[in-house]
Amino acid sequence: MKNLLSSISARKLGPLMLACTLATGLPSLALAAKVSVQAVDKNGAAMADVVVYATPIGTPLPPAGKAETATISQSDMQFSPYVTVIRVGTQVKFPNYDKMEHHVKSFSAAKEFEIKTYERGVVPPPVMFDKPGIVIVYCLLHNWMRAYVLAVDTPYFAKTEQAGTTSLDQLPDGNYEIRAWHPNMGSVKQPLVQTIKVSDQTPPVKWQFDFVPIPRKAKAASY
Ligand SMILES: [Cu+2]
Repeated sequence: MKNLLSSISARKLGPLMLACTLATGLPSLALAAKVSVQAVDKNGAAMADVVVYATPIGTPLPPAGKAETATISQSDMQFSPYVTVIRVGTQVKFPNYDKMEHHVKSFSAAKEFEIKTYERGVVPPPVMFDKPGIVIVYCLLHNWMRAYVLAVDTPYFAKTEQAGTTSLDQLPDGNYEIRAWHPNMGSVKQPLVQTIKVSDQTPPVKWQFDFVPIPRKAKAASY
């Protein structure tokens, strides 16, 4: 069996897995590909904090499982992470790890909410993001503090690292609309979009934005 497995490519395992499933009753593995993503700015420089998400064309999304939870903490007088991507239906916690009090406020249509001033160690009840869209999160006590949440209608998403790269790891074969968004686009500019066909041979998906990102606001010098 081992020799047989190593002599054929992983992509040919579908029928075999099905046969094994029928024989053993074990669940089969869904075929899923890894798609690399690369984002650069107007000048070709790597772009971090780009959210990339893929929506299948012509096939339904997998149902949402157990409610997911994400965390945006307040530490060193900033929200961390700066950019968060979640599937609609995810709850977000906002723990405060600073010595100072903080506050959380969103005026965004996709999720308007407020968590009144709270102190270190406090984790207020999580906030449910129940609609797709872009949510800008502020602390009204510290005007440089800002975080972005992009709630998307798909479980297939990722965010680029400092090198401008990331990957979508579990995309079942098929056709997708894939979108890329950066916080500087806010909710004004539409995300960039491409159509891709996912298989084991999918080439990296490359994005070039038509702007140079504005650096994140630094905390005030007095802090
Ligand atoms: Cu604050």
